[in-house]
Amino acid sequence: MNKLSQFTIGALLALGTVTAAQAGTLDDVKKKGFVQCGVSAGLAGFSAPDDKGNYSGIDVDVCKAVAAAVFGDATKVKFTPLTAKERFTALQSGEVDLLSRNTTWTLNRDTAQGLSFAGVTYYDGQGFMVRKSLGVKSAKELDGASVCTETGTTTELNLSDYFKSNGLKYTVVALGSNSEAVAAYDSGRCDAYTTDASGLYATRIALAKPDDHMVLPEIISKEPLGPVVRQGDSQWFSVVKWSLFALVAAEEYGVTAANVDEQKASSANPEVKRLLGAEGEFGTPMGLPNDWAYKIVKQIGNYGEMFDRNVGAGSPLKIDRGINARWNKGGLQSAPPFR
Ligand SMILES: N[C@@H](CCC(=O)N[C@@H](CS)C(=O)NCC(=O)O)C(=O)O
Repeated sequence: MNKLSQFTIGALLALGTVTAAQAGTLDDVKKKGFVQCGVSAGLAGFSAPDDKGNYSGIDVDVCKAVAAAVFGDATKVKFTPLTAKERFTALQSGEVDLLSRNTTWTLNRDTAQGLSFAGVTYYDGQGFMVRKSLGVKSAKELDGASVCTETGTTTELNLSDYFKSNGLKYTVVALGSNSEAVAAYDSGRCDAYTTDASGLYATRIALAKPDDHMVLPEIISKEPLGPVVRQGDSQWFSVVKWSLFALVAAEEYGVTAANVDEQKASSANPEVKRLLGAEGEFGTPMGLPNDWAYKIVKQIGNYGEMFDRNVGAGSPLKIDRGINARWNKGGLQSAPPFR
Protein backbone atom coordinates (compact mmCIF):
# COMPACT_ATOMS: atom_id res chain seq x y z
CA MET A 1 0.00 0.00 0.00
CA ASN A 2 1.41 3.44 -0.84
CA LYS A 3 1.81 6.28 1.67
CA LEU A 4 -1.16 8.22 0.32
CA SER A 5 -3.67 5.39 0.65
CA GLN A 6 -2.31 4.54 4.10
CA PHE A 7 -2.90 8.16 5.04
CA THR A 8 -6.40 8.17 3.53
CA ILE A 9 -7.49 5.03 5.39
CA GLY A 10 -5.92 6.37 8.63
CA ALA A 11 -7.74 9.69 8.23
CA LEU A 12 -11.06 7.98 7.46
CA LEU A 13 -10.68 5.72 10.50
CA ALA A 14 -9.89 8.76 12.67
CA LEU A 15 -13.06 10.44 11.41
CA GLY A 16 -15.06 7.31 12.06
CA THR A 17 -16.12 7.21 8.39
CA VAL A 18 -14.92 3.68 7.72
CA THR A 19 -16.65 2.27 10.79
CA ALA A 20 -19.83 4.16 10.05
CA ALA A 21 -19.84 2.90 6.47
CA GLN A 22 -19.55 -0.68 7.71
CA ALA A 23 -22.14 -0.47 10.48
CA GLY A 24 -25.88 -0.94 10.14
CA THR A 25 -26.00 -4.41 8.56
CA LEU A 26 -28.96 -5.40 10.77
CA ASP A 27 -30.94 -2.35 9.60
CA ASP A 28 -29.98 -3.02 5.97
CA VAL A 29 -31.04 -6.65 6.29
CA LYS A 30 -34.37 -5.69 7.89
CA LYS A 31 -35.01 -3.17 5.13
CA LYS A 32 -34.38 -5.57 2.27
CA GLY A 33 -36.25 -8.40 4.05
CA PHE A 34 -33.68 -11.20 3.84
CA VAL A 35 -30.14 -12.20 4.84
CA GLN A 36 -27.71 -12.60 1.93
CA CYS A 37 -25.44 -15.44 2.97
CA GLY A 38 -22.19 -16.52 1.30
CA VAL A 39 -21.84 -20.32 1.26
CA SER A 40 -19.84 -23.04 -0.42
CA ALA A 41 -20.97 -24.01 -3.91
CA GLY A 42 -21.01 -27.68 -3.06
CA LEU A 43 -19.66 -29.41 0.01
CA ALA A 44 -22.01 -32.14 1.25
CA GLY A 45 -23.08 -31.66 4.86
CA PHE A 46 -21.96 -28.03 4.92
CA SER A 47 -23.59 -26.38 1.94
CA ALA A 48 -24.81 -28.02 -1.24
CA PRO A 49 -27.75 -27.30 -3.55
CA ASP A 50 -30.23 -30.04 -4.50
CA ASP A 51 -31.52 -30.42 -8.08
CA LYS A 52 -34.00 -27.59 -7.47
CA GLY A 53 -31.26 -25.26 -6.24
CA ASN A 54 -32.28 -25.45 -2.55
CA TYR A 55 -29.23 -25.33 -0.30
CA SER A 56 -28.80 -27.49 2.79
CA GLY A 57 -26.02 -28.19 5.27
CA ILE A 58 -24.73 -27.07 8.65
CA ASP A 59 -23.36 -23.77 7.25
CA VAL A 60 -26.69 -23.17 5.50
CA ASP A 61 -28.52 -23.79 8.79
CA VAL A 62 -26.42 -21.11 10.49
CA CYS A 63 -27.59 -18.62 7.82
CA LYS A 64 -31.18 -19.78 8.38
CA ALA A 65 -30.79 -19.42 12.17
CA VAL A 66 -29.77 -15.78 11.71
CA ALA A 67 -32.80 -15.21 9.46
CA ALA A 68 -35.02 -16.85 12.11
CA ALA A 69 -33.54 -14.55 14.79
CA VAL A 70 -34.05 -11.39 12.70
CA PHE A 71 -37.36 -12.13 10.95
CA GLY A 72 -38.82 -15.01 12.93
CA ASP A 73 -38.65 -16.83 9.58
CA ALA A 74 -35.75 -19.11 8.64
CA THR A 75 -36.68 -18.95 4.95
CA LYS A 76 -35.82 -15.24 4.66
CA VAL A 77 -32.34 -15.93 3.37
CA LYS A 78 -30.70 -15.95 -0.05
CA PHE A 79 -27.53 -17.83 -0.83
CA THR A 80 -24.49 -16.73 -2.80
CA PRO A 81 -22.23 -19.66 -3.74
CA LEU A 82 -18.60 -18.60 -3.38
CA THR A 83 -15.25 -20.23 -4.11
CA ALA A 84 -12.53 -20.06 -1.48
CA LYS A 85 -10.82 -17.28 -3.43
CA GLU A 86 -13.95 -15.15 -3.86
CA ARG A 87 -15.37 -15.41 -0.35
CA PHE A 88 -13.60 -12.61 1.54
CA THR A 89 -14.00 -9.99 -1.19
CA ALA A 90 -17.72 -10.81 -1.36
CA LEU A 91 -18.04 -10.09 2.36
CA GLN A 92 -15.73 -7.04 2.41
CA SER A 93 -17.55 -5.44 -0.53
CA GLY A 94 -21.00 -5.94 1.02
CA GLU A 95 -22.16 -8.42 -1.62
CA VAL A 96 -23.07 -10.74 1.27
CA ASP A 97 -24.12 -9.87 4.84
CA LEU A 98 -22.64 -12.98 6.31
CA LEU A 99 -20.17 -15.64 5.23
CA SER A 100 -20.94 -19.17 6.46
CA ARG A 101 -18.68 -21.25 4.27
CA ASN A 102 -16.42 -23.79 6.00
CA THR A 103 -14.05 -20.93 6.71
CA THR A 104 -11.20 -21.28 9.18
CA TRP A 105 -10.77 -18.66 11.89
CA THR A 106 -7.19 -17.39 11.62
CA LEU A 107 -5.34 -14.39 13.03
CA ASN A 108 -4.76 -12.76 9.65
CA ARG A 109 -8.38 -13.13 8.51
CA ASP A 110 -9.66 -11.87 11.89
CA THR A 111 -7.47 -8.74 11.81
CA ALA A 112 -5.72 -7.72 8.58
CA GLN A 113 -8.60 -8.75 6.32
CA GLY A 114 -11.10 -6.53 8.14
CA LEU A 115 -13.25 -9.48 9.18
CA SER A 116 -14.60 -10.80 12.48
CA PHE A 117 -15.28 -14.47 13.21
CA ALA A 118 -18.49 -14.82 15.23
CA GLY A 119 -17.83 -18.32 16.60
CA VAL A 120 -17.17 -21.91 15.62
CA THR A 121 -19.83 -23.96 13.84
CA TYR A 122 -17.58 -26.98 13.46
CA TYR A 123 -14.11 -27.76 14.88
CA ASP A 124 -12.17 -29.38 12.07
CA GLY A 125 -8.59 -30.28 11.13
CA GLN A 126 -6.82 -30.97 7.84
CA GLY A 127 -6.20 -34.48 6.55
CA PHE A 128 -5.18 -36.42 3.44
CA MET A 129 -6.86 -38.98 1.22
CA VAL A 130 -4.96 -41.36 -1.08
CA ARG A 131 -5.76 -44.29 -3.33
CA LYS A 132 -5.30 -47.53 -1.38
CA SER A 133 -3.21 -48.79 -4.31
CA LEU A 134 -0.54 -46.16 -3.51
CA GLY A 135 0.41 -48.39 -0.56
CA VAL A 136 0.94 -45.46 1.83
CA LYS A 137 -0.19 -45.73 5.46
CA SER A 138 0.93 -42.34 6.81
CA ALA A 139 1.27 -38.78 5.52
CA LYS A 140 4.97 -38.99 6.42
CA GLU A 141 5.34 -41.46 3.53
CA LEU A 142 4.15 -38.88 0.99
CA ASP A 143 7.67 -37.67 0.07
CA GLY A 144 7.68 -36.60 -3.59
CA ALA A 145 3.88 -36.86 -3.92
CA SER A 146 1.64 -34.59 -5.98
CA VAL A 147 -1.21 -33.22 -3.90
CA CYS A 148 -4.48 -31.74 -5.18
CA THR A 149 -6.19 -28.94 -3.27
CA GLU A 150 -8.21 -25.74 -3.65
CA THR A 151 -6.51 -22.38 -4.04
CA GLY A 152 -7.11 -19.52 -1.55
CA THR A 153 -7.42 -21.85 1.44
CA THR A 154 -5.59 -22.49 4.69
CA THR A 155 -5.27 -26.02 3.25
CA GLU A 156 -2.67 -24.83 0.74
CA LEU A 157 -0.66 -23.04 3.47
CA ASN A 158 -0.79 -25.94 5.96
CA LEU A 159 0.34 -28.32 3.23
CA SER A 160 3.44 -26.22 2.69
CA ASP A 161 4.13 -25.96 6.48
CA TYR A 162 3.67 -29.71 6.97
CA PHE A 163 5.91 -30.88 4.14
CA LYS A 164 8.59 -28.30 4.96
CA SER A 165 8.68 -29.07 8.67
CA ASN A 166 8.90 -32.81 7.96
CA GLY A 167 11.63 -32.36 5.32
CA LEU A 168 9.40 -33.80 2.56
CA LYS A 169 9.17 -32.76 -1.09
CA TYR A 170 5.84 -32.38 -2.89
CA THR A 171 4.14 -30.81 -5.88
CA VAL A 172 0.96 -28.90 -5.23
CA VAL A 173 -1.83 -28.89 -7.80
CA ALA A 174 -4.06 -26.01 -6.58
CA LEU A 175 -7.36 -25.63 -8.42
CA GLY A 176 -10.03 -22.93 -8.43
CA SER A 177 -12.84 -24.98 -6.91
CA ASN A 178 -13.30 -28.08 -4.86
CA SER A 179 -15.05 -29.92 -7.69
CA GLU A 180 -12.04 -29.31 -9.96
CA ALA A 181 -9.60 -30.42 -7.23
CA VAL A 182 -11.60 -33.59 -6.58
CA ALA A 183 -11.96 -34.36 -10.29
CA ALA A 184 -8.20 -33.91 -10.75
CA TYR A 185 -7.51 -36.32 -7.89
CA ASP A 186 -10.12 -38.84 -9.05
CA SER A 187 -8.68 -38.86 -12.56
CA GLY A 188 -5.24 -39.73 -11.19
CA ARG A 189 -3.57 -36.35 -11.71
CA CYS A 190 -2.54 -36.29 -8.03
CA ASP A 191 -1.33 -38.96 -5.60
CA ALA A 192 -3.20 -37.35 -2.71
CA TYR A 193 -6.06 -34.99 -2.06
CA THR A 194 -6.01 -32.74 0.99
CA THR A 195 -8.67 -30.67 2.72
CA ASP A 196 -10.46 -30.30 6.06
CA ALA A 197 -11.24 -33.79 7.42
CA SER A 198 -15.00 -33.11 7.13
CA GLY A 199 -14.43 -32.34 3.44
CA LEU A 200 -12.62 -35.67 3.04
CA TYR A 201 -15.71 -37.53 4.29
CA ALA A 202 -17.93 -35.48 1.98
CA THR A 203 -15.62 -36.02 -0.98
CA ARG A 204 -14.92 -39.70 -0.52
CA ILE A 205 -18.56 -40.75 -0.79
CA ALA A 206 -18.85 -38.77 -4.04
CA LEU A 207 -15.86 -40.44 -5.78
CA ALA A 208 -16.36 -42.95 -8.59
CA LYS A 209 -15.18 -45.81 -6.32
CA PRO A 210 -15.12 -44.66 -2.67
CA ASP A 211 -13.73 -47.97 -1.38
CA ASP A 212 -10.59 -47.57 -3.48
CA HIS A 213 -9.55 -44.61 -1.32
CA MET A 214 -8.46 -44.17 2.29
CA VAL A 215 -8.04 -41.26 4.68
CA LEU A 216 -4.59 -41.16 6.31
CA PRO A 217 -4.44 -40.96 10.14
CA GLU A 218 -2.66 -37.59 10.49
CA ILE A 219 -4.59 -34.42 11.23
CA ILE A 220 -2.06 -31.68 10.48
CA SER A 221 -3.84 -28.50 11.60
CA LYS A 222 -6.63 -26.89 13.60
CA GLU A 223 -9.49 -25.64 11.41
CA PRO A 224 -12.14 -23.97 13.55
CA LEU A 225 -14.83 -23.23 10.94
CA GLY A 226 -17.34 -20.51 11.63
CA PRO A 227 -19.48 -17.62 10.41
CA VAL A 228 -17.76 -14.35 9.51
CA VAL A 229 -18.94 -10.73 9.36
CA ARG A 230 -17.29 -7.42 8.49
CA GLN A 231 -15.28 -5.77 11.25
CA GLY A 232 -16.73 -2.64 12.85
CA ASP A 233 -20.40 -3.62 13.04
CA SER A 234 -20.77 -4.79 16.62
CA GLN A 235 -24.58 -5.09 16.51
CA TRP A 236 -24.58 -7.49 13.54
CA PHE A 237 -21.60 -9.31 15.04
CA SER A 238 -23.67 -9.89 18.23
CA VAL A 239 -26.69 -11.12 16.26
CA VAL A 240 -24.64 -13.74 14.41
CA LYS A 241 -22.54 -14.71 17.44
CA TRP A 242 -25.56 -15.18 19.73
CA SER A 243 -27.58 -17.02 17.07
CA LEU A 244 -24.86 -19.67 17.09
CA PHE A 245 -24.71 -19.62 20.92
CA ALA A 246 -28.50 -20.08 21.09
CA LEU A 247 -28.21 -23.33 19.09
CA VAL A 248 -25.49 -24.59 21.44
CA ALA A 249 -27.24 -23.48 24.65
CA ALA A 250 -30.51 -25.10 23.53
CA GLU A 251 -28.75 -28.44 23.23
CA GLU A 252 -27.15 -28.01 26.64
CA TYR A 253 -30.56 -27.39 28.26
CA GLY A 254 -32.37 -30.16 26.36
CA VAL A 255 -34.48 -27.76 24.30
CA THR A 256 -35.35 -29.26 20.91
CA ALA A 257 -37.48 -28.26 17.92
CA ALA A 258 -40.11 -30.72 19.17
CA ASN A 259 -40.30 -29.55 22.80
CA VAL A 260 -39.52 -25.82 22.48
CA ASP A 261 -43.17 -24.71 22.83
CA GLU A 262 -43.68 -26.75 25.95
CA GLN A 263 -40.33 -25.56 27.39
CA LYS A 264 -41.20 -21.94 26.67
CA ALA A 265 -44.57 -22.31 28.37
CA SER A 266 -43.58 -24.32 31.41
CA SER A 267 -39.83 -24.86 31.90
CA ALA A 268 -38.77 -24.53 35.53
CA ASN A 269 -35.23 -23.60 34.47
CA PRO A 270 -34.72 -19.80 34.59
CA GLU A 271 -31.93 -20.01 31.96
CA VAL A 272 -34.31 -21.75 29.54
CA LYS A 273 -36.95 -19.06 30.19
CA ARG A 274 -34.39 -16.33 29.40
CA LEU A 275 -33.15 -18.23 26.32
CA LEU A 276 -36.65 -18.58 24.91
CA GLY A 277 -37.79 -15.05 25.73
CA ALA A 278 -40.32 -16.11 28.38
CA GLU A 279 -38.49 -13.96 30.90
CA GLY A 280 -36.40 -10.77 30.63
CA GLU A 281 -35.37 -8.51 27.77
CA PHE A 282 -32.61 -10.38 25.97
CA GLY A 283 -33.44 -9.50 22.37
CA THR A 284 -34.14 -5.77 22.33
CA PRO A 285 -30.57 -4.69 23.21
CA MET A 286 -29.45 -6.48 20.00
CA GLY A 287 -32.28 -5.05 17.90
CA LEU A 288 -34.18 -8.37 17.94
CA PRO A 289 -37.50 -9.52 19.40
CA ASN A 290 -37.11 -11.16 22.82
CA ASP A 291 -38.18 -14.57 21.49
CA TRP A 292 -35.43 -14.59 18.81
CA ALA A 293 -33.81 -17.79 20.15
CA TYR A 294 -37.19 -19.51 20.42
CA LYS A 295 -37.68 -18.81 16.70
CA ILE A 296 -34.27 -20.35 15.95
CA VAL A 297 -34.84 -23.56 17.89
CA LYS A 298 -38.41 -23.97 16.65
CA GLN A 299 -37.25 -23.89 13.02
CA ILE A 300 -33.67 -25.19 13.06
CA GLY A 301 -33.58 -27.31 16.22
CA ASN A 302 -30.62 -27.15 18.60
CA TYR A 303 -26.94 -27.55 17.71
CA GLY A 304 -27.03 -31.33 18.22
CA GLU A 305 -30.05 -31.72 15.93
CA MET A 306 -28.42 -29.50 13.32
CA PHE A 307 -25.17 -31.49 13.53
CA ASP A 308 -26.87 -34.91 13.34
CA ARG A 309 -29.06 -34.26 10.31
CA ASN A 310 -26.32 -32.55 8.27
CA VAL A 311 -23.05 -34.27 9.08
CA GLY A 312 -23.69 -36.72 11.94
CA ALA A 313 -25.48 -39.98 12.54
CA GLY A 314 -28.62 -38.93 10.64
CA SER A 315 -26.67 -37.92 7.49
CA PRO A 316 -24.78 -39.89 4.83
CA LEU A 317 -21.47 -38.55 6.26
CA LYS A 318 -21.94 -40.16 9.72
CA ILE A 319 -19.24 -38.03 11.37
CA ASP A 320 -18.81 -38.59 15.14
CA ARG A 321 -19.45 -35.62 17.39
CA GLY A 322 -15.81 -35.89 18.60
CA ILE A 323 -14.54 -32.46 19.69
CA ASN A 324 -17.81 -30.96 18.46
CA ALA A 325 -19.60 -32.51 21.43
CA ARG A 326 -20.69 -29.97 24.02
CA TRP A 327 -18.29 -28.88 26.75
CA ASN A 328 -19.91 -31.01 29.49
CA LYS A 329 -19.77 -34.10 27.24
CA GLY A 330 -16.04 -33.95 26.54
CA GLY A 331 -16.17 -31.56 23.57
CA LEU A 332 -15.51 -27.91 22.80
CA GLN A 333 -18.98 -26.58 21.98
CA SER A 334 -20.02 -24.13 24.65
CA ALA A 335 -22.13 -21.00 24.99
CA PRO A 336 -21.73 -18.24 27.57
CA PRO A 337 -24.58 -17.81 30.04
CA PHE A 338 -27.93 -16.49 28.86
CA ARG A 339 -28.40 -13.88 31.55
N1 LIG B 1 -11.27 -24.27 5.89
C1 LIG B 1 -10.33 -23.92 4.85
C2 LIG B 1 -10.68 -24.56 3.51
C3 LIG B 1 -11.99 -24.12 2.97
C4 LIG B 1 -12.32 -24.57 1.54
O1 LIG B 1 -12.66 -23.72 0.71
N2 LIG B 1 -12.24 -25.86 1.22
C5 LIG B 1 -12.60 -26.32 -0.10
C6 LIG B 1 -12.18 -27.76 -0.21
S1 LIG B 1 -13.17 -28.87 0.78
C7 LIG B 1 -14.09 -26.15 -0.31
O2 LIG B 1 -14.86 -26.21 0.60
N3 LIG B 1 -14.57 -25.96 -1.52
C8 LIG B 1 -15.98 -25.88 -1.78
C9 LIG B 1 -16.29 -25.26 -3.09
O3 LIG B 1 -15.37 -25.03 -3.88
O4 LIG B 1 -17.48 -24.97 -3.28
C10 LIG B 1 -10.25 -22.40 4.70
O5 LIG B 1 -11.03 -21.67 5.34
O6 LIG B 1 -9.40 -21.91 3.96
